[in-house]
Amino acid sequence: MKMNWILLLLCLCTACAAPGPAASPAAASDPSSAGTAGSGGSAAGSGNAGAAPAGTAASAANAGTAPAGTASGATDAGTALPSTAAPAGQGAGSGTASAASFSQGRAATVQPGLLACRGGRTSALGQIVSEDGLTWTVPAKVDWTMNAAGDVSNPCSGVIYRSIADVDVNRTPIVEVDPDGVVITGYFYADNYFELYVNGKAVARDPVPYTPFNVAVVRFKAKYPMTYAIRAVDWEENLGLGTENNRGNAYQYGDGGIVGVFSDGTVTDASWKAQSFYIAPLQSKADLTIERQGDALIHRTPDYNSPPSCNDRCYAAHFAVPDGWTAANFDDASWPQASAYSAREAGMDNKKEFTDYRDTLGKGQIIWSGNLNLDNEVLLRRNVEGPSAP
Ligand SMILES: [Ca+2]
Ligand SMILES: [Ca+2]
Repeated sequence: MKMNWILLLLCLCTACAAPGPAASPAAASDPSSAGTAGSGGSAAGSGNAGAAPAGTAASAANAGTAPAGTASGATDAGTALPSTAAPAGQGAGSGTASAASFSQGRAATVQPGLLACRGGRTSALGQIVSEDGLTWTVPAKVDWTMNAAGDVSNPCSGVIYRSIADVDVNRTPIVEVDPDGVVITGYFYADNYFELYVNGKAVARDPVPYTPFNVAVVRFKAKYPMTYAIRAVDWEENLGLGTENNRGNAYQYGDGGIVGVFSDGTVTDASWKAQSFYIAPLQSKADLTIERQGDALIHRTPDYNSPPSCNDRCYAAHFAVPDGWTAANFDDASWPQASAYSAREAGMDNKKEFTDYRDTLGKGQIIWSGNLNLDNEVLLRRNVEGPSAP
C-alpha cells in the first residue's frame, strides 16, 4: 500500500513536470540531479560517436553502424552535445565522461533483430533520447558490418566442433592488421556479444549477438606492442531498460561476462581495463555514483539482490564512447581495472557452450566491469608488449 502511494506520487510528479510518456521526472524531483546538473553532456571533451572524423578507425567502429533499415548516424549519441569543456584531468580523446546521460523507460525499436535464429532471443536494437536531449542506441551501437568471427560452437549456423583441438582454423580468414605482424588465433565466449579490435583495426565480431550462447574463433596478423580492444555487450529484450524475460520475471536483468584466450598467451584477466558505457536497470538516478580512485573513474552502482521494481520506468545511464578508444595511443588511464568472476558467478558453469571448451577457455578469466548485472556495454582494453610465456 505504501509503495502504491509512492508510485502514485511519482507518477503525478512526472505528469506535471514533464509532458509525454517517455519524458523523465523533472530534475527537481530527483536528488541525483544535483550532482549532475550542469554537467550533462560533459562527454564532449572526451569525444563521442557522432563527432569522430570520417575515415578513422574509431568512426568506422562507432559511426555508420546503424543497422539496415534504421535511421542513419545523424541521430547518434553525441551529435547534439554542447561544447562544454572536458572535465578536469581528462584530455581530449581520452577516458570517459565524468557524468552520465540518463534516460527513462523503453527505447523505440529501430532494428527488429540482427540475427534470426531458432531458439534464440531477439537481437533487436533500440534508440532512446536522454533527458539532456541526446539519442542513444541500446544496448550498444554495435558494428554489425564487421567480419563475423568463425564458429567453434554456433547453434545458429550448425557448426559445432567437439573440442577446440578439432577446429579447422583454416576456415577462418586471417585479418591483416599489420603486414609485418605475427598470426594469432583467439577463442571467445561472450555473454552476449563482442567486437574485437587490434591495434585500432576491426578484426571480427561475435556471430551471435544475444542467444543462443556460442564460442567463436578469431585470427589476425598483428605486431607488438599490441593493443587489444573489445566491445562487450550484455544484450536485452526490454530495450532501454536493461532487462529480459527470464526466471519468471519479465524484467529480469541479465548478467554479462566474457572470456578470451589467444595463441600468444594473452588471456582476459584482471590486468585488462574495463569501463561501462550503458548501465540499466536503475531504480533511481541516484543509484549511480561516479567515484574517482586515483586516475580511475568508477561507475558505482548497487548490487541489487533482485531486479528493481521500476519495470517500465527504470532509468538507464549512458556514457558516450570516446573517439579512438581502440587505438594503441588512446589514454585509458580513467578506466578501472577489469573485475574477474568465477564461472559460477558469471552463470557460465552450467552453459555447455562454455564447459565443453573449458580446457582452452579456462586458461583465461571471465571478466567484466564492476557490476556484472547492470553494466551492459563494457569496453575492454589491454596493451601487450610481447608473447606471454607458455
Ligand atoms: Ca554471442
Ligand atoms: Ca545486464
